[in-house]
Amino acid sequence: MKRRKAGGGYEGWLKYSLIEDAGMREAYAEKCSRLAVVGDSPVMASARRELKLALSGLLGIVPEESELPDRGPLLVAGVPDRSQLFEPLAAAGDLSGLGEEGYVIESSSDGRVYLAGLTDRAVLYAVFGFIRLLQNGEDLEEIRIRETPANGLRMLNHWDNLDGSVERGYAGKSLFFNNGEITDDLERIEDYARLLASCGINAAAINNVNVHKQETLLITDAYLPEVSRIAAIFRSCGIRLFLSVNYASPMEIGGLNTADPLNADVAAWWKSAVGNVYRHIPDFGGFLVKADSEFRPGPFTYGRNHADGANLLADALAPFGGLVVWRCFVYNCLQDWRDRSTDRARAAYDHFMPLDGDFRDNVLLQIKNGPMDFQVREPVSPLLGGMKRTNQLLELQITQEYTGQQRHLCYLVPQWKEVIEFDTRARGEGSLVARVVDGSLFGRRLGGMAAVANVGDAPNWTGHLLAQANLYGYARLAWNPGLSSEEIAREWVRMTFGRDWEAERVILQMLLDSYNIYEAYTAPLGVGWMVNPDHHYGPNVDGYEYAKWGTYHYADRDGIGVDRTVATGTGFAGQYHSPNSERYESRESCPDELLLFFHHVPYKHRLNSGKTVIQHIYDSRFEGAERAAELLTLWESIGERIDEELYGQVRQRLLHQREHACEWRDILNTYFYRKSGIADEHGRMIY
Ligand code: GCV
Repeated sequence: MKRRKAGGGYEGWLKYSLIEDAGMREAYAEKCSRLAVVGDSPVMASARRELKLALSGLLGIVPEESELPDRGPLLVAGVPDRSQLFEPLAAAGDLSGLGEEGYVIESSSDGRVYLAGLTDRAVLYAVFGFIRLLQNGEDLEEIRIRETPANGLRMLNHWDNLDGSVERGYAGKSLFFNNGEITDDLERIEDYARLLASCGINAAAINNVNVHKQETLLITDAYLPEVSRIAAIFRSCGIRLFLSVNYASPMEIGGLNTADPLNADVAAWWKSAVGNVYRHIPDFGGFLVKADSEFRPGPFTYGRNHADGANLLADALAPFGGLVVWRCFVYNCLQDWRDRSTDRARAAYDHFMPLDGDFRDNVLLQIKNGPMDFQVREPVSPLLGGMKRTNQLLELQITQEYTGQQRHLCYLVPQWKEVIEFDTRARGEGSLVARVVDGSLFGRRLGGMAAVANVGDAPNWTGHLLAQANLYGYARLAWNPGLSSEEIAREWVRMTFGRDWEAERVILQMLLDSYNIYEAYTAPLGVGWMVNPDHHYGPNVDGYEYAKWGTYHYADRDGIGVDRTVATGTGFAGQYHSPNSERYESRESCPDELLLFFHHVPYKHRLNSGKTVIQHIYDSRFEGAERAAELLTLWESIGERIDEELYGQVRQRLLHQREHACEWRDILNTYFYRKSGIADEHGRMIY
């Protein structure tokens, strides 16, 4: 099979390099010397192709293909009731609980290994699960793995525009669009789909939620024939394609004079438009919608609410099994900084809580992890666990808009773990966000996670090679939120760099420390937003302080932070269930790292750590910049162990991060020193 020239990080974690340990390689090769892949659907063709690629790369073998039920080692992949080869497996246990995507990997006493599931998609996941075992050097003797994904929907949102640009993209141009057209580089999309399927992604919206004029046409014959080619590639990897839609489509492309969700002509227009989409893409996933948000049109224009808006689309999609993913990122973006009663953090809850239970069954509300906008540190959105009668999707941001734009190393899985392990207390102790979004807490049929992708046409997909770990990590977490940040990082390191213990130790340390390091030299104590306007890169303490976007920290000569208490502030803390609401309400019990999100305090306020706020700001900026420099030193320490080209790529980024962390340190320290007039206890250089 012809493949694009590899190298430079292009293969990602599907880098099937020969396993160096000859003993291990031979033991694996023995098990895999004969192969039977049962079925020839496009998904099974992907499974077969992938197994062969992996076995030839990792083990240097071309397995003999055999479907004969004789004895001896055999790797068998398929849906059990389609071949008698699986009889021993079926006899060994009940597979009915696997659902549509769960799989088993089991070895039998006669040396066979079964990769099985109840659908072709599940078999593909079993195949990738098996390859992961080989890449990670796992023992295949007496293996018995049974995996079902925790979340039904494991989605990516691409913020790609038809002109090829990517909103908040830091890895080159779009994979899907180029110069107003759908790309003809379908080979690259095939490789992307493989990467996604390998870690369990099953849905992807390919265009930006900000749907501009040209993109509005994506749901029409102008583009659907081409979009359907991408959908077919996705389908062969078990991924359903979604499109972001413009709420005003009936007016902009339908010739109507309204987009009012309760208007019969509008409903008829959407039905017909949806019918046409399904003629082109029979397994189309549905619509992703940003409405009444940051100047996008929506139901508010017609005096209607978001349930009216979402249900309109849901009714059109329902006959085809399509979904509406409706975003809750709705807030007043024309604020005045002097107005301290309007609080952007409150907005999503205020808009959507009253509508709980009003949405159709095929609507999922997509809720950003925090109440603001993907800052380095925010509390968890109180809407997660607030709503009980509505399907919910957690929205994360893999693309590093506020977390270093893929020039800084920032492994985000630890941040996401904190979110999904947050106990909302919606149904008493143990009401974790993970259980809200997987649907189990409130008995919802649909749920899951979505995340803004961090890929582009950069040779290594993500710009910063180590940012691939975030894409991989998100997907693995969406499949199994119980995995630890370290387990995910270890898998990714082994699959990407091979099994070199020293390199693994160092890269793991770099990844696992990086989020805390990034937080330490950027905006302190949960206050957020101290970035340059528009592009959001680099320090600017007042960059958003007087803007219309509701993004304030209120630093003055005496103190800093936003009073979001019920007693004296905006009341946001009261949107949480008890005891979280009380915990955030009080300065004493509020966790240090979120203090300035919930409270306005004097610079000399003492944190639970024992330090004053001002001293914390100085200390953590100095320490953060030092630790950023150590990331480079760590990487250099394994220079000889890493492929030269990959080593050089990452080193360049770490060099920049070291410099840029000093800029963050100095700009923040100087600002707060000048504002407060309080000197650093340790007398370090503050400009
Ligand atoms: C796609 C933030 C980003 C915008 C993004 C928006 C959203 O405001 O800066 O680029 O728009 O979030 O999530 O809709």
